[in-house]
Amino acid sequence: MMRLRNFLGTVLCGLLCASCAKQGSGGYMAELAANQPINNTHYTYPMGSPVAEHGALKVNGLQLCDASGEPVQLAGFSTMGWQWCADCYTQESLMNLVSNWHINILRLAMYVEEGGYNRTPNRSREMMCNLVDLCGEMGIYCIVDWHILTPGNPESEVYADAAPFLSYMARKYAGAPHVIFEICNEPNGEGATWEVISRYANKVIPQIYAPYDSIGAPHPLVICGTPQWDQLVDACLVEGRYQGNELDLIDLPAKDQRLAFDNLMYTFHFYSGSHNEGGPKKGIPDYYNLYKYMYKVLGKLPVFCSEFGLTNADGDGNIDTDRTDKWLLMLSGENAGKQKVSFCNWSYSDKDEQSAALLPFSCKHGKWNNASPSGDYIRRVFNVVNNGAIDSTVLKPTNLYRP
Ligand code: IDC
Repeated sequence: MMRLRNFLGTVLCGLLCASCAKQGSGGYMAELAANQPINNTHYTYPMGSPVAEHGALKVNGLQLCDASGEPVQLAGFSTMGWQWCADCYTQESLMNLVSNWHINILRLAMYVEEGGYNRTPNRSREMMCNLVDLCGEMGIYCIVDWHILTPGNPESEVYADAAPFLSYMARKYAGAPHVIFEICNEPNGEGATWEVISRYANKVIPQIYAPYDSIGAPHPLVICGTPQWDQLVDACLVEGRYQGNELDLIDLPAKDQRLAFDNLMYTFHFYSGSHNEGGPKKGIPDYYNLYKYMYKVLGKLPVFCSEFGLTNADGDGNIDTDRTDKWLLMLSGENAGKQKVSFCNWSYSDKDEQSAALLPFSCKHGKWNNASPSGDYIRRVFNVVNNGAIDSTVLKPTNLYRP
């Protein structure tokens, strides 16, 4: 606690925009497309901060490890779309999250459609850079999330800026170990098969890696979306697993279409109210039992859970802490691969929906600890997972999933 406070004390204020050059709209595409290094961002991570302690992340087999090869499990929040809740992401707010809620990672969800990047490319990119810089100054990890949602195909024309944008971020931040890339949030719909997603990944990931190669820095961690809103996580290992085939959780013939990158994880998302033990259907007693499915998948592929909620999949409805316990215990090593899976909770915002961690209007009034029931639960989880606290009200062993 004291150490965290001390390192935050060393964080300098007012630097937020120092390294994010503001562009006129005319120069935007030119700069985005320019194939030259723009790596002008250097950090001294505060002593004792998560990034100072762990450094560059590296996938080793099924497990995410730190620079010294030790397994690491990160736990933090995802932001909401900035177009709706910009006032939640101030320096003061985020410093409070780090020092009082004990997060060590923040996912920066930049919607592309839904009134996000495509409507305000300049402003969105500036906000992304500001937040990446702020996370660097605080010494926590962050995920640059190219948040596609509707349409669900990452190759759709409306996402044409994916490669230039991700390449821009890579050129700017190459060598900064706190930056993680999520190349597409939640592919969905019948067109977003693994064939399409992997073709997209094979196009953009080399462009992310290139600036790192040119300065001899280790490749950044990249996480890749999977079909059906990041739920058919093993689609690269199974023939015919795609959205709409109604065979999601049935054994299918094996194949191997894993991506051939050296620092890559597959994304899994869940919402406890919707994704759980399933129920009887089509003669199968536990049809769509996602616990059963993921328990096995975690023995086969390295997975990152960059988004989950305590509510239904629409981000609203009652919270379910017991089912969330079950998921988080599984992610904390109780799975076929014994992997410790990093996770980000949806969402750090005060939007008027049950998955938001703060109550409505908290941000406007700077009430950064005005937790909703979901926020209250997840704050206790962070305190246990990241801060070593003992709290028997969360992650209850009685909720453990047993295959
Ligand atoms: C939801 C937000 C909601 C917003 C909507 C826009 O919670 O306020 O109106 O997006 O379409 C996801 C998505 C994430 C969703 C979230 C909840 O990644 O963008 O946010 N969710 O529905 N996948 C599963 C759930």
